[in-house]
Amino acid sequence: MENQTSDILVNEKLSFDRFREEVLNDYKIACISREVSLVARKEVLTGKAKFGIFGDGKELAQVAMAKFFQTGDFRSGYYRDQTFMFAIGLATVEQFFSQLFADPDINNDPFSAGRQMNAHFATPFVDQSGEWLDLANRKNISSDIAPTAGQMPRALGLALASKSFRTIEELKQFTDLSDNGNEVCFVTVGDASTSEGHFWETVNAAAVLQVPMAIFVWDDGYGISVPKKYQTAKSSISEALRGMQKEEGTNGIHIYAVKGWDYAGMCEKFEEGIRITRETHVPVLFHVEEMTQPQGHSTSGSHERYKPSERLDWEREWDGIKKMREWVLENMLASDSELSELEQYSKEFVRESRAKAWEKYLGPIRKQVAQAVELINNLAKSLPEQASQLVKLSSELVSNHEPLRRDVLKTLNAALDLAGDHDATYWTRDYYNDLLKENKTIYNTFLYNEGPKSAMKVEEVKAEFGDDAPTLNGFEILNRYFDEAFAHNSKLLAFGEDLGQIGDVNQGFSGLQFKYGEGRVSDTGIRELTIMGQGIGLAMRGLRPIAEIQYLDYLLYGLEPLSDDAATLHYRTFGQQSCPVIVRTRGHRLEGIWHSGSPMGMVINSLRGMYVCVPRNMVQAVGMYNTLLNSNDPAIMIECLNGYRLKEKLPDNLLEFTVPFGIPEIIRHGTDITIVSYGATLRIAQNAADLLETFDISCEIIDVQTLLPFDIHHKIVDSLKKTNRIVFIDEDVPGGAAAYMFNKVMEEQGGYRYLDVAPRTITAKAHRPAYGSDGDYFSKPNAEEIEAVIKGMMKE
Ligand SMILES: Cc1ncc(C[n+]2csc(CCOP(=O)(O)OP(=O)(O)O)c2C)c(N)n1
Ligand SMILES: [Mg+2]
Repeated sequence: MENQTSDILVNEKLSFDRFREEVLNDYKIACISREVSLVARKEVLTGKAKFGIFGDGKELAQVAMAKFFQTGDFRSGYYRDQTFMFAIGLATVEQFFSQLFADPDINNDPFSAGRQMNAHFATPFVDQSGEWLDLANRKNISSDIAPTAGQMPRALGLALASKSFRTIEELKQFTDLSDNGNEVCFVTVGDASTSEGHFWETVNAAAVLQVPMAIFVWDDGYGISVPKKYQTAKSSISEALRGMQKEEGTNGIHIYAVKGWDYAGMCEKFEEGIRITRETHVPVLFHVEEMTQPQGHSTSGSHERYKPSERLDWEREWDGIKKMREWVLENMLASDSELSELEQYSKEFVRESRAKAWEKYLGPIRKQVAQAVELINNLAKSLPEQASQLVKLSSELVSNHEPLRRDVLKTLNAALDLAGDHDATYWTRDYYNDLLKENKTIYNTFLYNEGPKSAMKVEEVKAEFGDDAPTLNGFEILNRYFDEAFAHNSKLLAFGEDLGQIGDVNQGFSGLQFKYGEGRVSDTGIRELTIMGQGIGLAMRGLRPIAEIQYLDYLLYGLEPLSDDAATLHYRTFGQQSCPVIVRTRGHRLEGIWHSGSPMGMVINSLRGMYVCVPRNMVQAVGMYNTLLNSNDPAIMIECLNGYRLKEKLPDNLLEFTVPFGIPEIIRHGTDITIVSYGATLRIAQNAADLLETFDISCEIIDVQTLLPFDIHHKIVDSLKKTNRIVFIDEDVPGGAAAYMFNKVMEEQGGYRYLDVAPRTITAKAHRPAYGSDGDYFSKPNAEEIEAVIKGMMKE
């Protein structure tokens, strides 16, 4: 009996010691993080970094949150989360400073290789050859982006992946990617950012879908200078969301309100909420109120300008770290001097880490400076006339205490300008070119996959047609294809408005939900923005989503996550994260202002980093789907609305044949003029070519097939060399994609050299197309207009 009692006492003592140790460790991390914010702000103000945004005032919530972030979990957050990153051990203070200095060495800033502003974190999801890592055995940070609430749509997909892995039988084999869907997606968002539609659409979709998502609203009462009363109904996001509260027998979300200075309270509630969402997949939201911003929003501006002095006083009084300190003392977990020691340690640790990061950042540039100075001084010896000016250049560079890479190049360039064509410039010019090349690798790589998972490296396999190949409607070709693809590739998922039960508005997925289940072929709410986010998050977790936008005109609703998130992901992570989402949509040639647009200029200009496929028919579309599914780049597929009921022959090798990207196809040979177009307009061009043939004018028609990439082998200029006349046609507005094609062929391919007459673009009118057949005829390019333009060109 006595033994037992002493065992219990020993155990209690042990667990008390462990508890105390954990609390003090959290306190230490909070102090370190605060010190980071203070020191980093000074770095910006003294000019060592350009901009800074920090997590001061948010420390306690984040050490608490980090306790429940398990291996396999994901975070989709924003720029306030440095403390969390320190606490889970995925960022060091040194790395934080490296990113602040925009150090382009991936070993120093492992989140973005200097490409992102500070506090934009990420961990690797794919290896160098583009293969998925064992995300189920890692802690995963999806790469942060700056647009407020931009992290929300992606979070839906990251969370939905867990549900998919748990509920779809075919996915259970991928144990590297998921532990039976036990992963929670932690989402952080600022109070003011909850005003964005992104927030509401995501929360509603998560509540409907019931996915494991834990949303933390960091409520510091302000979005830069604008207080809550202008942001949120009832000035409280948890109050405003009450109608979504999950009840017995309903879907919905669990809602908690906690105080940002209450360490113990947050630990308790976070533990409960996260356990529930992990087990049940009911989303949970923590409204973390009464947070502070000791240094204001960011280094651009000071909060004294807009916060009343009572608020500033309140923030000082209710500072989380101060409150935690009081709590530790009250509960006798440590003495005042022990805490002071931790505080002192934090200061020194941060100072040292900062210095190391600065040295690592500056070291390579200093070497470049030394090399450039030596070359320029040597040049000065060989060129006595320019010597004094050259020496002046090199000494200016030497005296620059915080030189940038561009300063080295500017100085070298100035020296070369001074020296002119002299032989002595050889080594300087050589070094200048080396540096240009190096900076290109540093700053201009990884927009797309460059390794084996590049869509550009997928081998071409031609479509094969047996003698008895059936002729089917375009939509039936797609339907057969999707059926085979879903049978073959268990990672494929498709979703969108009306895509599940009826198999999409044009029946490409007809019958496939019944065959492959609601998990894999599903209807969504009308929510283009989060359909895109759903696709992005699922793709990042190693699945292969086809995310549908019902009509191209509605891509606008979903464009932001594609442009800001999907298209930049590979670039902004230096190739460490990939998002092979396929956005499927249909466009061109329907009718009316919102059902026939062809905003291709908008698409290609906002989606650099995605591929843009514009197949002329559904067989070509199938080949492009195959190319995409053999690679990891995100893409948008724009099927021709009027192609679903056109007859096409069904290839025998449906799953194997591929259409290579950036390779145009000549679909009609001719000698007098080259017509360049894509998609639905090709048929109008064919009609015009028929008309022109009766006047002995022979047209060569080229289908570009993909707008991004565009004609990588310059096939179009080859045609132009033969015809010496060229016209670019599409249904976009003037100055849109036709102008882009024009620019590519004239400038990049040097097409201007082969012209006999001025090149033309024929496009839709600047207004949206009017409704009805006449509206269409007089709004978009038509065969007669093309005929007239080309006849005019032939007479010139
Ligand atoms: C779409 C978009 N609009 C505006 C901005 C500029 N901006 C950056 S942060 C911010 C305020 C965000 O406030 P809140 O969500 O409360 O987060 P906090 O910074 O207070 O943590 C604004 C307006 C932006 N980054 N993105
Ligand atoms: Mg705020």
